[in-house]
Amino acid sequence: MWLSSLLVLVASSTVLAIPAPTITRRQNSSSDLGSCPGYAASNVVKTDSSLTADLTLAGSACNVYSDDLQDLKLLVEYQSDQRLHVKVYDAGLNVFQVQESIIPRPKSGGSSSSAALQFDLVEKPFSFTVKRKENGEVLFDTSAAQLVFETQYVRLRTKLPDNPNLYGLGEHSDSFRLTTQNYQRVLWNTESPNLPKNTNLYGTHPVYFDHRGDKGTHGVFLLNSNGMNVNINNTAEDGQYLEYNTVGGIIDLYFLAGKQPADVSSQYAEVVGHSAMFPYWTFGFHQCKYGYWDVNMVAEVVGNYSTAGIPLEVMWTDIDYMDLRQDFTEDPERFDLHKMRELVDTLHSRDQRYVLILDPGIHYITNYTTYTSGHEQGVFLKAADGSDWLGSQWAGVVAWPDWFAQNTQQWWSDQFSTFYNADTGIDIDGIWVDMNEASNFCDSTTCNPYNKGGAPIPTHPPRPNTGRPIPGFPADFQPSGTRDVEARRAEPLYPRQSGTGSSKGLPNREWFFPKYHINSHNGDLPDFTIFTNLSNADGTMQYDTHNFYGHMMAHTTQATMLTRRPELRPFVLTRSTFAGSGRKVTHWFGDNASDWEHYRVSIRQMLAFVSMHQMPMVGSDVCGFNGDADEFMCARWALLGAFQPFYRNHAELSSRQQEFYQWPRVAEAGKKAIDTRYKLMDYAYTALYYQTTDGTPMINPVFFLYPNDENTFGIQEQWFYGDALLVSPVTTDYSDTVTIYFPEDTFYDYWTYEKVVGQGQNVTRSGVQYNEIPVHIRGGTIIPQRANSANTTKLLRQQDFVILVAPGSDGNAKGRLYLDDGESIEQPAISEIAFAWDGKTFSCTGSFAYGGAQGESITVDKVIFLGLGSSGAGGNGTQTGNGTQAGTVEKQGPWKLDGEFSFTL
Ligand code: MIG
Repeated sequence: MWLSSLLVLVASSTVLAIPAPTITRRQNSSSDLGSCPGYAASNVVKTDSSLTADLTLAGSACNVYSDDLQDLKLLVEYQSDQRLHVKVYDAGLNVFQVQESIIPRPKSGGSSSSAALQFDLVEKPFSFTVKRKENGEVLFDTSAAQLVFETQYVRLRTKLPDNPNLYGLGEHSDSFRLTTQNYQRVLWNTESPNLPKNTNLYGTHPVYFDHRGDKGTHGVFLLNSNGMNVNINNTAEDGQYLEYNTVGGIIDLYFLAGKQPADVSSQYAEVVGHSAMFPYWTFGFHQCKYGYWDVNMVAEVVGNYSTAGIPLEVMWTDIDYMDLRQDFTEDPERFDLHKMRELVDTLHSRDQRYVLILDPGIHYITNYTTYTSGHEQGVFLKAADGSDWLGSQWAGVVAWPDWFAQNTQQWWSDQFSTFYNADTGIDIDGIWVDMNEASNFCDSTTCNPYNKGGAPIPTHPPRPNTGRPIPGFPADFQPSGTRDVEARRAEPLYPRQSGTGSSKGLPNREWFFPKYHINSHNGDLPDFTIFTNLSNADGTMQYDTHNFYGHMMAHTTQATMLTRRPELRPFVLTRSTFAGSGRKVTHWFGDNASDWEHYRVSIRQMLAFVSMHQMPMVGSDVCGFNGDADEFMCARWALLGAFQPFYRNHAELSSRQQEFYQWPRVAEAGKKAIDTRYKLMDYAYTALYYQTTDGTPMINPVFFLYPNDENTFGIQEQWFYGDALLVSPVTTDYSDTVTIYFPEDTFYDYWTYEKVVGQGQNVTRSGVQYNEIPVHIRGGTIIPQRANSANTTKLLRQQDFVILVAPGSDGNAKGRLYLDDGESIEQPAISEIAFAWDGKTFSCTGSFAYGGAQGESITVDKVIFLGLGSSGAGGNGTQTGNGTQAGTVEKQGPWKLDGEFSFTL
């Protein structure tokens, strides 16, 4: 009953279930750029570790999109043997440079003589090349076009070989290997329902990987936060190129030498920071939905999972819990504090966890202490007249935290310590920050936030029926404005600007509509976001810092979570990200749709974020966010998500409920998925740990492990979970068939242990049931598993281990296992264990300080060797070979993981 009336109500809504926009790309005429004179280098000074030069405009200014800068400087640093830094910036040091607090710059300490890369300069017209010394391969060559460096437009183009294998430049929903003709990546963070293609999404990661097979892989990171279009094209006239076009900032390039793909990942982590380590429990299964209308319903979902026998580790609640959609409040009728505390206590007593959402927009009303205290402490972005600048978000008219303001961190922490207080409030275990691109319902510079009405309020029937409607959008719609809209559009306050020479950004720019157009699917720079003419407390401008507003909200929130539970690793999930966000927080891919294309998109987004953007703990809304999930697709997606790092089922307000227990078929698939994921949890946790320490990706694109096999370069529907498990899901509707590419190598079916000799060819598997997903173990690896799954990750840690040995073509195998208590920041005792098999002897070596908390197991029950049974290497092992587990030999333990052991077969 209620559901159908809800559907009728939301069907007329323009806010909900917005279709993906059609992208029309406005052409920036580049014909005039032909007259740009470029620059000439002089005063070139070389040392063993660096090169500096002055760059002077080499003719009369072309002033195509704004004014050409006369004097630039060039700085080249051999920062390490594998990393070269090339920086072109204004001699006056006024042009905006990303603050050190956003990306602390890496130290420089290399020398040109030992470096893998070589920088060569052409003085006039200025251009440069970067070469891989070992094989003379030219990686970057800016002679492709004149450098243009204007006050609001910077262009740098590099030549590339034809048909390059390029990846990265997220966030996008396009192919994993980027299109190389007439292709554009737009980097301008924005609200992006249904993840439109060929345009900008929620995050900005200006790094690409260029893979050249056996000639090596390298990476190029442009440390620039301004809006940009990166054009990749191949024309008869210009050949193949990649071209940066930004509306500001400097050219700050980091070249990462590789030479293996995963080396580039590690080298990028050295620049933007290694990922945070996340708690063990975050690998558990998470359930969320927008539209759980009261605390009883949330409790019911938790209960239904138990009844269905499907392990639920983390329950989430969306903005439904808030009173009138205001941060740090709970709806007194539907999410009564008493009951909320009871819910959280119950979850915690059952070793389950709870996560809530927050939005950046702070309701602008006078009887709301989050606003009034923030106002008193000066934490909000300001309009020209010094008043709090206003926009529109869920609560209605809102003010926006200025994350650079001096008191913002403390004010934010104060809100948390009251509302999320363990003794008197809602004792959350993690936090989810949404809408932080920032997403403003105000669509343009003529919008008056007080007039942002019109969309129907989704009033799904309350339960119990109190008659008080659930607030929708916006909660406090008022028909007429009370503030001068014109004033809000005026020039920003300059008193905050602290003079020249501090790289805080040139004054007096066109803040809203720079002549060079960034192709955002949401219109011009200030549309649907915080206006780009506002200044931040440190004197910089939103024009320059927009792309890391969400990053700052997330990092501020992470620091706040640390003040709540100083000993425990925080878990903060953010929608908007910037290069380096992964140091502290993680990300889900936002508002996908419940369809097969977004099922596939989830794979390529994961590949890019984990292996290239150094954000490992990522995932998509399992079974899809917008629209109704189909039972068959949801069953497949339950299995797909289990082999991705972050595993959360989430859906939109008007979508049908899609918890795994809703359909028997999905329940069955979900159980199997979770069961398998949990057995493999220590294996995945170990992979995450190594990514946090050395940048080695915990998810591997197939070409990362087979960099010389051209067939793997474009693969985006298979991946390695860790470095051992090749996952090959069914990827199309109502199909039970999957085409699996097997590189020339030895594999073993994960489910049957059957040996598969890869031929560098596709193999078609049909009859893949809805509770099945093809997974193969790569020969040469050793996988530690738990013998049994469990209802919670806490109970899981009490299960013994079983070690799977998958010998490679050479008969050897190795693997590793990292153990710690799963959640402490300071680990008093950890174990880093190496397993090895050389065809005769199995050995377990390493450090073994982690003894296991009470009840936890560090016992290995048995070691299972794959592919040995038929070769007769039985030794002391017991041959099983019972048909389903073909050719295995088992060696029974137990052994304790508190010291070395070895045995011979
Ligand atoms: O739709 O808070 O991406 O996960 O459920 C706009 C409600 C607001 C967007 C998030 C989505 C979340 C929803 N939010």
